Amino acid sequence: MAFRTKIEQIARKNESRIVLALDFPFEKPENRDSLLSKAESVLNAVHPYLCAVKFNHHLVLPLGAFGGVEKLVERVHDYGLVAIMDCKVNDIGATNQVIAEYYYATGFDALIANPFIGWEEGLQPIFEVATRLQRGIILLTYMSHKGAGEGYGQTIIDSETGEKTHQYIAFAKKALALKADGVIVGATYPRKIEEVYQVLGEKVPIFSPGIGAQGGEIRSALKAGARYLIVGRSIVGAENPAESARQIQKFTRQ
Ligand code: BMP
Repeated sequence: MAFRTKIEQIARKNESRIVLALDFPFEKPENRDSLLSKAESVLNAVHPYLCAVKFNHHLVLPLGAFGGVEKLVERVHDYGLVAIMDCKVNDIGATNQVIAEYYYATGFDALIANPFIGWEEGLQPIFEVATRLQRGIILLTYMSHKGAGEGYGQTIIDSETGEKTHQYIAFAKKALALKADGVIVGATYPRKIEEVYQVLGEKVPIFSPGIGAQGGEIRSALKAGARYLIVGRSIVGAENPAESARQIQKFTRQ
């Protein structure tokens, strides 16, 4: 089953559009075991309120893909959720292919890539691996941080029409043409979510990070057209992660 169908089915079943960013602050490498236990205990407490879990360097660097993270991905699947690797692939095609093969071999259902690299010898090999293994690809479109506009917000000349447009609009159109499984647009920029939604409609779902810790708001992101909310510190760093996830889930149910 295609990744986007899978995550949608889980979201409906669990009545949640929360993608948990399972991120923890830096720990000394000798504390790796406690990091793994922490990740397991957050997952254990929070999984009923999620549709997916997103991993980042926070766990892959200290725990390694095979062994540590692989175990957590298995746990995510046991809970009936999907696992996304936030590796923001951004290299030449031959390297991207190896990155994608390793992460999919770890068990990830989808990974995040950066469309700035272009198609030929960039995204193409990643899409080929994903198609062969029936996994997903989510493309960055407008990031959530303050400096995002320097790249994603640039005014460019559309190579096909010769008209001026914004980089993120061109990326949204690319995601549509490539049948990507999703795009990332920061919850900190609800107006951008709206514009991207105008391009994508219901065809490609918008994943929106930046809720809470980065200042983005749940309601405005969802109202603008975000389909899934990526939430990390507001849940993982909360005194009661399950309660925090449950509160956020309430909004995504409406
Ligand atoms: P938090 O809710 O703690 O801010 O975490 C957001 C997560 O989403 C982090 O893993 C971050 O790397 C990721 N992310 C983001 O915040 N903005 C983007 O534009 C793209 C991301 O992947």
